[in-house]
Amino acid sequence: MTREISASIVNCELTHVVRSHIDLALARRQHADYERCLATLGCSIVRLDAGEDMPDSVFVEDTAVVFDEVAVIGRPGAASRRGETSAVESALATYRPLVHVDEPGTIDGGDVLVAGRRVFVGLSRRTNRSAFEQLTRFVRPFGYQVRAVPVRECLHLKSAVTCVGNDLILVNANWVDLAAFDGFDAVVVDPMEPWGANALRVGDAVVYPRAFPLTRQRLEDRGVVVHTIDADELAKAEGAVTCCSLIFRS
Ligand code: CIR
Repeated sequence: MTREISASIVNCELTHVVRSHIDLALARRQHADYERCLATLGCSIVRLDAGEDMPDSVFVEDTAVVFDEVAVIGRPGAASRRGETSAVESALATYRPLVHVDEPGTIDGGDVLVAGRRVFVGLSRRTNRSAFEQLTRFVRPFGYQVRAVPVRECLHLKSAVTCVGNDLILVNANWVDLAAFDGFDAVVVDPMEPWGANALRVGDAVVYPRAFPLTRQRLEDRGVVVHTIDADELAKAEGAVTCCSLIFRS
């Protein structure tokens, strides 16, 4: 599931990135290439319309977390993003039973890393302990083990760590404590590429920005199959490759 880029993206939320000009046409071309890459990897694309006056709505990952058994509709940490959930919720209702994170919980899907039956929830500026507790209650009955992980100096947990294989993570160890991921092997990002820890796993491959060739080499050296795309324009909106989709079995 993806979502069109709103023309209002120029007014997006920014936390760790300095605002710079976003070329909307180029961003849309890069986004279309991203969707084509997902299709090449076997996905069927369900593309939602951009929400009116929802600058960040392309970052659909933040609105929900989709498990095989249930979809958890989030409550985004940025008040400006709360309206994004309703269209996603309607679309997901076709595929999964729904549950909701309620006040005082706030959660962005970018803070939730699912690796098999293990779920890591980043405690960040966007995601709080109440949401972590609610999510735990929702999914523990299905056999998921949920763990809270503090995140520092970056927006979301998945800015710092993503899953790139069975029991294999890609990590920037300055932004998250590696000790939380016991039992996983780790590829560490090249020190020149601190933003390089966000890779999108689809089946046995990962989708990865062309901007991080040194880390890409590290992934390939570990046998990870990498499909590169240009993702620079949405990076100016502090978005990375996981943010722009919800990937699930239909
Ligand atoms: C925001 O600050 O909410 C957006 N400009 C960027 C969200 C990126 N989402 C993600 O990493 N999951």
